[in-house]
Amino acid sequence: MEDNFNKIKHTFSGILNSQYATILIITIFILVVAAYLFLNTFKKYTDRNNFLILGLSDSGKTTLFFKLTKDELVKTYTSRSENEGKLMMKTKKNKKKEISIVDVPGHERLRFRFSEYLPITKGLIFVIDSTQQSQVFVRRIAEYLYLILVNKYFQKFNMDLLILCNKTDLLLAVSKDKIKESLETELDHIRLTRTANVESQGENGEEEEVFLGYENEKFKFEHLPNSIEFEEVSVINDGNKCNELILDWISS
Ligand SMILES: Nc1nc2c(ncn2[C@@H]2O[C@H](COP(=O)(O)OP(=O)(O)OP(=O)(O)O)[C@@H](O)[C@H]2O)c(=O)[nH]1
Ligand SMILES: [Mg+2]
Repeated sequence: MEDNFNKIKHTFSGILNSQYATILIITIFILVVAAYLFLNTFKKYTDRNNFLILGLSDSGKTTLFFKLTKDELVKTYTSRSENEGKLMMKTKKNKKKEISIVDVPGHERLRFRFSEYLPITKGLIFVIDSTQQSQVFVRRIAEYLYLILVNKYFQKFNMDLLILCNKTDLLLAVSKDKIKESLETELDHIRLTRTANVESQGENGEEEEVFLGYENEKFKFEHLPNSIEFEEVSVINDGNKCNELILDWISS
């Protein structure tokens, strides 16, 4: 009789134990899945693997985008929407890494969409047509650049900026040093005007722009904490070299 009772007790506690074990396994499983989902979402926002191609219309962004992502020289037309693509590359540690590239149209009404990508962006490639260097053009380029340089994500994430002076195959192309110098002069003017505007608005609670560079000194790209490089390229004449240069810059 006692034997039977012990058998029943043993079986019953076995069932209870296995029930506990099942509950424990399910709980652990749910916790692991939740942690995985959380880490994946978190990673999405912290692992910034996106690079933007920006610049005025007709500078050669879409030509560069297809050379970089498909290794093709294509005939392009004024872009009306972004081109998005992927690029597989090797890191310094010889690991494969997929990055995404977005070519943002240069049209005045569309270019502002670049800021939507900034929270997930690692670096910016700004393309300039080296042959379009009249005062009007330099002003337009500098105004676009100014928007980028004062952007809070550009500053907060200390984004790298690669400025590509494109179309060097053409006779009228101006050197990168000259382009850099005239952009610094123009950015200096814009900086003063914008600061004066902010001051004249008074204390009406509007968010103030951070002063770019050093006060009482002419604006220089070197005064900014971000790494900003100027390079001369011709996507059409020497696209391979241009690709190499960009891949080196991305992996550095
Ligand atoms: N000579 C020369 N022409 C180039 C070079 N790169 C691009 N182009 C030409 O420049 C023109 C404009 O190129 P796109 O790539 O369409 O310019 P984009 O910057 O995408 O212009 P939007 O889409 O309007 O913002 C095209 O006719 C290209 O063939 C280059 O290295 N040399
Ligand atoms: Mg385009």
